[in-house]
Amino acid sequence: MKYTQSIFFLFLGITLFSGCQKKTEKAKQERPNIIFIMSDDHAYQAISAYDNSLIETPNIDRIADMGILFTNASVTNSICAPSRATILTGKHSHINGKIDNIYPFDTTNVTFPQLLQAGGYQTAMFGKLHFGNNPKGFDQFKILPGQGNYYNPEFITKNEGNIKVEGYVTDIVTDMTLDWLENERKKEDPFLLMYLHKAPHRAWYMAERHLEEFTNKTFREPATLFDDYSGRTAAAGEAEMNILEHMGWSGDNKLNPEVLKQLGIADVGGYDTTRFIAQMKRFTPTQAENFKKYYDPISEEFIKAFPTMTDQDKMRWKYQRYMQDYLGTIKAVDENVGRLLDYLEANDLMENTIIVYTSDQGFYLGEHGWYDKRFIYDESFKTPLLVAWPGKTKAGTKSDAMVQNLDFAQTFLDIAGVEAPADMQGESMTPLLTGNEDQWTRDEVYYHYYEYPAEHMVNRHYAIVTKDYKLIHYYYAIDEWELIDRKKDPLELKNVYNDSAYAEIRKDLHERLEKLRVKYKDNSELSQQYIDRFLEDTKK
Ligand code: SGN
Ligand code: CA
Repeated sequence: MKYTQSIFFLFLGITLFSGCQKKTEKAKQERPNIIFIMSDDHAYQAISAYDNSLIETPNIDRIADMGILFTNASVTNSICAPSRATILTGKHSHINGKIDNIYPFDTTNVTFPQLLQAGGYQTAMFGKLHFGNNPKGFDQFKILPGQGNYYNPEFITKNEGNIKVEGYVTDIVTDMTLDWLENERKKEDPFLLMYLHKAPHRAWYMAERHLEEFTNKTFREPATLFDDYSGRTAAAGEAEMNILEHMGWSGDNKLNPEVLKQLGIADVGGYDTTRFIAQMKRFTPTQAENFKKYYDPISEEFIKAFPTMTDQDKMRWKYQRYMQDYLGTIKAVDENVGRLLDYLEANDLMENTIIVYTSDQGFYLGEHGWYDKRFIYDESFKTPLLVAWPGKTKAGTKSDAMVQNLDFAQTFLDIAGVEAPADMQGESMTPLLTGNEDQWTRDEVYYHYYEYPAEHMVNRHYAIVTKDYKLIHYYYAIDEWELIDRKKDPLELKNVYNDSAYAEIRKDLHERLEKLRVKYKDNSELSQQYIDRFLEDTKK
């Protein structure tokens, strides 16, 4: 072969080879990046894409503007760590073993991030996990220990040991996330990024920059703020999450403990003032000064108002204080989601990225007089879900499909072209994201809450939920059934289980519920084993 010829073939070879290289890189890149944003206890009532009567969240709303707002998304068990375990495993609590917040997550479970990592995704997690152990399947993580702290939080990190960072948690978790995108992200691989806020979890400490605005706001009251819990089973009345009775004057509503002493107000639950004092100790002197500047005048006004306050006045006062703080924390979440979206836009990352915004469950913002979650009544059972996948999702659309947190694992694996294990229990939401709604057939979901007896005393219950009804069984400490007509009774105030007009519906729902329990294997010894373990734990 002549010299020029061999040069030609060598050149051709190199060209073909680099062409192939480019192709594989492109194929790799074509698999979308996945950004999973989740806040802790973020009620859909506090996202303006759903309802703008409490707060404007223009940045979170941007996700719905680019994609889909799900109006019927729900969780399988409305409490933190169990919801997170369901998200990661694609399995109900009784199968993955994380039925409550107490026992650590069983890390022998296979999670979708592990599968994505094995399938070539770069993976990272920042923020709150709440598992009692570290996440598997992540190339990078910086997580809060347990519930984490709002101010000057500690982090457990993959590569730097335990660290403490001065500042406000929502800003810090975002800084870490942006830093990873900028400096650690491998441009040639698709990535999974889990960006998990602590806010707006109790005890609702907002960023200093929002104190002035939010401590001066007044909010509308929900229709059922003064619910007396009649008309339903004993469970609603037995719960300990009523704003007037169970919310802490100091630990939650930020009255100075001295004020409680002065007015002879009893410490709610025996740890109300302790929680407040512990939080104050976390502040730097400047942060403490700033808090005093805005909260001391509230205490002073309260001293003057208290002698003539009726129970109704107290409920109203506590509700307003609750909303000021809770919504104040959301303001920072929204701003920081905006920072992330801006970064994606500025770095050409919008094109091939699916962005999900959700919460680990919903939350009561005074509905039924409550805060917290756990119950199957809508505000905690349903959870916000906004999904943008530019180019795939139709901008500004809504879906009322009955999707659940159970479905994330299979959705992400499907999108990434990684096979989902056969024992996952959800369904890929891809048809809903790509305009093929007719391929989505689910019209009922299953729910099971376990953590009782425990904080807030919400009885154990399992249920079937359709778009029209909820059939709920409260068991263990009580044995009562509840049937809610969702269309006629959207505020969920009336149990019609024993109303003869519903006899047929009740029978049908009972049959469907039994089938669901068999389908999801919630009639097995496996689930009993976790319940027994929980009972053992609560005795300790
Ligand atoms: C803490 C809160 C509870 C809350 C649980 C679970 N109490 O214990 O109000 O229900 O977390 O929340 S506090 O006094 O410590 O604030 S979860 O989101 O982790 O499930
Ligand atoms: Ca939570």
